Amino acid sequence: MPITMPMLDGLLILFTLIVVRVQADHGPYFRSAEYDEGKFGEWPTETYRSSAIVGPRLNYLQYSDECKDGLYTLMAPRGGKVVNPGPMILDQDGHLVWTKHYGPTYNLNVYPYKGQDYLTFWVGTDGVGGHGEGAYYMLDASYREVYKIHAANHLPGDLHEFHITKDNTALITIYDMVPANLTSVDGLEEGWIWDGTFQELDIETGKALFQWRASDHFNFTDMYRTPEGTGDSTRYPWDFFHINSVDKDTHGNYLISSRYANTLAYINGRTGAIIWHLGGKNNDFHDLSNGTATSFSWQHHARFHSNSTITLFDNASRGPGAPELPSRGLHLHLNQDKMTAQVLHEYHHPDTISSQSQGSMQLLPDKKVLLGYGHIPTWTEYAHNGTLLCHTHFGLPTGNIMSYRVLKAPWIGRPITAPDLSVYHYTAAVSWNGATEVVTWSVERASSPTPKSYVFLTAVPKSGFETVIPIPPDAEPGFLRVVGLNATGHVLGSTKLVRWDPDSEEPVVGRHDEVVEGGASSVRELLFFIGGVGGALGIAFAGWVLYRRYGSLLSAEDREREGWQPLDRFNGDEDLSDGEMMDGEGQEYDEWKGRVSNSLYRDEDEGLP
Ligand SMILES: *[C@@H]1O[C@H](CO)[C@@H](O)[C@H](O)[C@H]1NC(C)=O
Ligand SMILES: *[C@@H]1O[C@H](CO)[C@@H](O)[C@H](O)[C@H]1NC(C)=O
Ligand SMILES: *[C@@H]1O[C@H](CO)[C@@H](O)[C@H](O)[C@H]1NC(C)=O
Ligand SMILES: *[C@@H]1O[C@H](CO)[C@@H](O)[C@H](O)[C@H]1NC(C)=O
Ligand SMILES: *[C@@H]1O[C@H](CO)[C@@H](O)[C@H](O)[C@H]1NC(C)=O
Ligand SMILES: *[C@@H]1O[C@H](CO)[C@@H](O)[C@H](O)[C@H]1NC(C)=O
Ligand SMILES: CC(=O)N[C@H]1CO[C@H](CO)[C@@H](O)[C@@H]1O
Repeated sequence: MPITMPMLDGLLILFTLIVVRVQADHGPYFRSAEYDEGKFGEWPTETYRSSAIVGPRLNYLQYSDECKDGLYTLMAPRGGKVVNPGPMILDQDGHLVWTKHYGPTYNLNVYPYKGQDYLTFWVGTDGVGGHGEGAYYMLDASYREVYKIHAANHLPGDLHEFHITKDNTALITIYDMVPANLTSVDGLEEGWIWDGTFQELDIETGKALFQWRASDHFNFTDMYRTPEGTGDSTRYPWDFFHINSVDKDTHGNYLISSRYANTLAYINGRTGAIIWHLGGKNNDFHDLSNGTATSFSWQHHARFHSNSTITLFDNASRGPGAPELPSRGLHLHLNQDKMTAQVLHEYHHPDTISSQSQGSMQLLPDKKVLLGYGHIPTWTEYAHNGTLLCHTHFGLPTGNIMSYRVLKAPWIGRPITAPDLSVYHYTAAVSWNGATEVVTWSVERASSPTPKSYVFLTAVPKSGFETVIPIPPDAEPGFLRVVGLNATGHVLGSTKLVRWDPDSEEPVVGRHDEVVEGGASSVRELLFFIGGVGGALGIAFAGWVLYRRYGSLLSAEDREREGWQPLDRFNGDEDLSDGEMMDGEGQEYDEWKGRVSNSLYRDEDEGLP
């Protein structure tokens, strides 16, 4: 049998995979005191050579291989110090997999819907006063926005819940401003409240299948919070109930959480009547655990589970001045015949972590438990028996950095965008935002910008978000591209072909061309067409000029969503070469990024929506 080119390539790839030491981005710190002292800033970040994306940098305070379960971590860091907030997927080693600058994002999760997995999240303005007004996104495996859902009945869609049910419907929360008689709580007879509301929506039509309002079923005196100076006007309505989670069971009934009633309520899915309260002033359960099953407060994220059990994140804290007890994850058993509640498991950190708002508790498939601490940029993972396994920081609490929930899920990402490439001297850096199946990066050379064939140069295993690849020193100048292969050697995608001169002092950057709809694309296509493949820097500059000229062609939303958004500034005030690193190569890395940023990155602030 003759030896064919693919076979030769295969052998070469195998050979280089064995020989080459692969470098990636830095990855997490490990028990770094400097990190927690703020030496790397309140929002320690990772920047890359091939991409303008800014990734998070974690600090593993405690780590166990038991947390490596192949699942991805889903979070959405936001707050004053977060550069370009948005949904974020990390791999089990703490490296970035995907992010996009959507603005303040909540409730990132993966749900099956009609047989396909979707990345789901809420985006909008969260400055309304403890809640939000925005839309709910469902992205498919290629990160296309397949559904963008709004609350029905012209109400504002809130950030606290976005839950796809097994009935293929969506559960969402709403804070609706309505007039209310507040005399029972020493308020105005003609007062105003944010009514705790939820809807079940038909995802295809956006129609409400069910709607429920707290003010129809709760008394204002049931709350553990008085109006505290609010409620007198439409400017400051009283957020009396603070609904923050909704789940639905197989009977078609709902479980909701009210932060200010310190209660979970089980709601009849046809009439809306309350079947029972767990916790709070109208608690209907006998507590078999000496009070600990029903004494939760300011809790979040209540979920049904099998065998008549539920989980919730018990904040047990409402910030300074109120009780600040250790936040805990609670797994409860409810007997609805005998109306008893019992603690099955409690999960908390041995040193007190007390989170005054937000948070999540997830039962993982292997019975481990994941807690997100909401207000505090931390997550912890526990063995089923309560032993703490992993403890991770993703910023400093002083930096106002938080993620509403932190969850884990399996995910397969197949972006329609191309991988990004940067080449400098004899090193290439390649990344592919959102791709989960690349196992090998293969570097290929061509002698013209419109080649008939490519010559294999080297290949390395993918590592981290950005893989750094040494180019063989005997490679001749010419044109380079990097091809991503999956575990069985199939080509998943290729970077642009870039002109490569190893003696050049300027890095060559081949950034992907995001797929856009509408008027913007023609300008862009023309631009890249006339630019040719060689002068990526020139193209980027021309793009910038064109953007300044033609930016008005795009709607504000387009500008925010697609590729014309300004390249993120290199965050130069963080010294990434300091501190204890698990990977990476320090000085030269930063120099290179500095060069890329100087030549490419636009220095323009983009305000948050
Ligand atoms: C408001 O509530 C108070 C007592 O709860 C009642 O006396 C009063 O009539 C109510 N006002 C209106 C306009 O319903
Ligand atoms: C609300 O208060 C009224 C009058 O005090 C009482 O009759 C009613 O049962 C209460 N409702 C709930 C849900 O506690
Ligand atoms: C029950 O809780 C009380 C205080 O809440 C405590 O004094 C008592 O020791 C507890 N009993 C048991 C059996 O844990
Ligand atoms: C439910 O309870 C049964 C009997 O106690 C047990 O065998 C089963 O493993 C439980 N299921 C789950 C998911 O915990
Ligand atoms: C709890 O689980 C951990 C991790 O799986 C294990 O190492 C430990 O021995 C267990 N502890 C008890 C008391 O069972
Ligand atoms: C690699 O991609 C090919 C083509 O899409 C597919 O048939 C194959 O199953 C993939 N291999 C793995 C390991 O996913
Ligand atoms: C266990 C716990 O945190 N209990 C507290 C719940 O919140 C209420 C209201 O702030 C407190 O009174 C409880 O002590």
